[in-house]
Amino acid sequence: MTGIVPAPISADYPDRAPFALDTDTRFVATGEGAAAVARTFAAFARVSTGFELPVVEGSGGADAAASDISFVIAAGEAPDDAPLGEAEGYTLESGSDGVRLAADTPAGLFRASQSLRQLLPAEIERTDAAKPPADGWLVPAASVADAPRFAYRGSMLDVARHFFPVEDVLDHIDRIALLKLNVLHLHLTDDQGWRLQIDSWPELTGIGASTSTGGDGGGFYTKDDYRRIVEYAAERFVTVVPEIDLPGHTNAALSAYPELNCDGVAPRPYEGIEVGFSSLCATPERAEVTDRFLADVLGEVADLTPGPWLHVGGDESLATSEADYLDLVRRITAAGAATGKTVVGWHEMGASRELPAGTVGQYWDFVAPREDAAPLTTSFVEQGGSVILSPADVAYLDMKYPDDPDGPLGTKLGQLWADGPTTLEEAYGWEPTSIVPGLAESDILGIEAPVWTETISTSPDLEFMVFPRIAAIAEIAWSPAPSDDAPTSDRPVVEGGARDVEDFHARLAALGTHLDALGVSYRKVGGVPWV
Ligand code: TNX
Repeated sequence: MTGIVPAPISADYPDRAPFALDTDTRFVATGEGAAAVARTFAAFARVSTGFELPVVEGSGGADAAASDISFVIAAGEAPDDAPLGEAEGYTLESGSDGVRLAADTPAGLFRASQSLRQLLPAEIERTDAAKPPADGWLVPAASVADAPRFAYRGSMLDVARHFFPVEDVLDHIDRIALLKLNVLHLHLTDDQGWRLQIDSWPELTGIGASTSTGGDGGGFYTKDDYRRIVEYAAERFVTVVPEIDLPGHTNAALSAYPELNCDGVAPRPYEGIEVGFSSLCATPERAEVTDRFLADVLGEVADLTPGPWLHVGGDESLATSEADYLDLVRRITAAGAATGKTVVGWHEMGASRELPAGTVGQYWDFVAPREDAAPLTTSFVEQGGSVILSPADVAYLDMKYPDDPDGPLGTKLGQLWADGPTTLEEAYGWEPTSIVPGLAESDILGIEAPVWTETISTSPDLEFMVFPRIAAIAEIAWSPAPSDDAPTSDRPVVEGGARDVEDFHARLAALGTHLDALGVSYRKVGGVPWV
């Protein structure tokens, strides 16, 4: 079974002899940065194959043997007709004379390696020294040309409602990288817990990290933990976007520091699932301490974060008056921008007309915007920024599956508020440019699938909610826009072009074999020919 998720711009599988990865295979790296990408892939492939897979310096692939895999970085290698080809585009050629992965950049070369990963037998994912696949480590003859549609392709993990240990986060990063996602947004703080060590305000974790939703215990990342996550992500060309949710969703911080509260009284820690009851204080008496808190916290988070973005929340501040909200958002976003990062906020922040240059809005209303969600979102573009789309009724992976009661993991997982359950096909069946009127393709920085964890407390539960629906979101973020004249299922050897559910299901079944080998406890939703 052959197929790549997300669908490439073009993929041809000619009826020719396959490539065989074997004990002779070398990874031949050419161009600056190629060897590092080759080493990451070699380290992965050695575990399951047991082969030596040396990484050697090459000169463009001409010197490679038929058993070799060439990793080439050179100008002009990516498809030149794709807008983002230079940043992350690549080509992949495989056959009995070898494999050649080529891109303009290390990021593009890494994306190529994840297509190769999917074209290899699923056993390549195994970490338990499995027997090799019966026919050997074959890669079908293939010719792939590919580049992403959107620059920002994210997965958001809410580690505040329930804490997830570093190892779980690393596993998650590896799996989203397989889908060519390139952003991990960590929702690090909320009413129920504060999950990142801040040296200048130690009780944020001293007190604020001790709880979670449902009394399931706390946890937090030390700075070294966070650095490990950032580093592991960077090896996979995934950027970490930290979120400190302000001015609402702050009960954990307010409970740790009485002086952040208008009345000077720390509230009790919170372990429920309500939203919209906590707020930083906007009064002049608290201005000094609140601004110091903002500068210290956002400064330390920015210092730890090599990526360009800093998410400051801004959602559901229902306990903050409109005037206080505007005042606090001005101060929060100014403190964020003072760190040198580009500020990101949920779409409510578009109420402010004083956003720092380039501020990115994250839209979380439905595919058909309600109330003032659309103008709040276009406000970011009017102020020189761009938008990330996370429509809750299709892209929130904590929404229940429709037939959840029969799920092997019970009936307690997931929520229903975003217009009921979300099917795989709903997660797949939307077009980014048709959500918010007035948003052009170029206004859309990208797409993100959040998973909120009020009801999700373990890694298997998380996997069950996230997979396979995140593959649908990844395809919307990466693959070409559907075009009316693109052929569909009668063109079986060429992927991409139209959004063809049947073709998606078939490729998903192939991906499923990899997820099985990885031990991911994904939901085997109906309609997909899982093997
Ligand atoms: C809304 S949408 C939230 C989160 C909840 C989530 C549950 C948004 C930006 N905030 O606080 O966890 O719904 O689905």
